[in-house]
Amino acid sequence: MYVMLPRRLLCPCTQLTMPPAVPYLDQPPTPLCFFRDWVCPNRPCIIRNALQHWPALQKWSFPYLRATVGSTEVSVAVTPDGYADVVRGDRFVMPAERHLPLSHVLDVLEGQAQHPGVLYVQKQCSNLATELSQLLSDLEPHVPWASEALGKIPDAVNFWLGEAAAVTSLHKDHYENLYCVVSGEKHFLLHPPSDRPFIPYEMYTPASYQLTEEGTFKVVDEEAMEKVPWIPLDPLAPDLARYPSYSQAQALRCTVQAGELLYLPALWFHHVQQSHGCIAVNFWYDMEYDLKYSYFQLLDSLTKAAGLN
Ligand SMILES: O=C(O)CCC(=O)C(=O)O
Repeated sequence: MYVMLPRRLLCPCTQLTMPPAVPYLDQPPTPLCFFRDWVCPNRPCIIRNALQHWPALQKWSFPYLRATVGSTEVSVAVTPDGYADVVRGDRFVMPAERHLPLSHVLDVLEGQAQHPGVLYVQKQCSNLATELSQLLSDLEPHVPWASEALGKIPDAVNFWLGEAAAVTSLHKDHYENLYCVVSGEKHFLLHPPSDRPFIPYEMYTPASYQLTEEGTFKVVDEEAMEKVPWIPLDPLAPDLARYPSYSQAQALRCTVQAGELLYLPALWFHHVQQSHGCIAVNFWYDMEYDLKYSYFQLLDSLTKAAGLN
């Protein structure tokens, strides 16, 4: 069944939340302004001059990382094609996980060593504190004006370092995300939550890549896990014949440069690419399960009920 109603209904919502481009702030907002102008209306923005007091901004280079944490083993997501957590055929495929000394990852990034597949340090479990705690003194443990506005401290602080080929597929999170680029740049493709009716979800059998001794990849089912809903669509090359509704969605693209912080509001869909060797840290604050969440749940239910998925 194909229903035209949502676009008409959603147009005012989209116009409310969707700026023509992600706006820039030249300095961090006060907690009040951050809450009033960005968190409440669920609007993204890029904030400049919010990180310049972090020693990391001056210090974090490959030689520095080698000297301080080179011998530290970190969890690395390894995939054949750079895509972790992605739909391949009828499977939702998670990356292989390797534990490698960070210096080895840096060697691969610099072309001085080889490793099968594409490497991405991206374990989203506060890997900065759990795996790279020697780096903690190079930045603040949270973003003070955001913590004050949100009334909480982050649930997770994640460290990201990877190859240009490493891509994060389109998804959303229930976190208010303060995404800080320390070196290099990140390219975000965003959709507001109001685009949900135009973004397809299907149920997939979960699986993981396994790296064989010969350095090839095989896909192995995760028998114990239930099917997972995931987005099969690649926003960079959308299959509009299969997912025609996506043509009604409005992507917003932005690049976050070193020293800039993206406020990515909860429930915004995002697809992420990066420059080679980009280093970033992000702070995940659990969202408030308030009206915005209820609105999204309603939209999600209506989308499913209308057969749009
Ligand atoms: O940087 C990336 O590759 C992905 C970031 C992301 O998905 C997130 O912060 O939720």
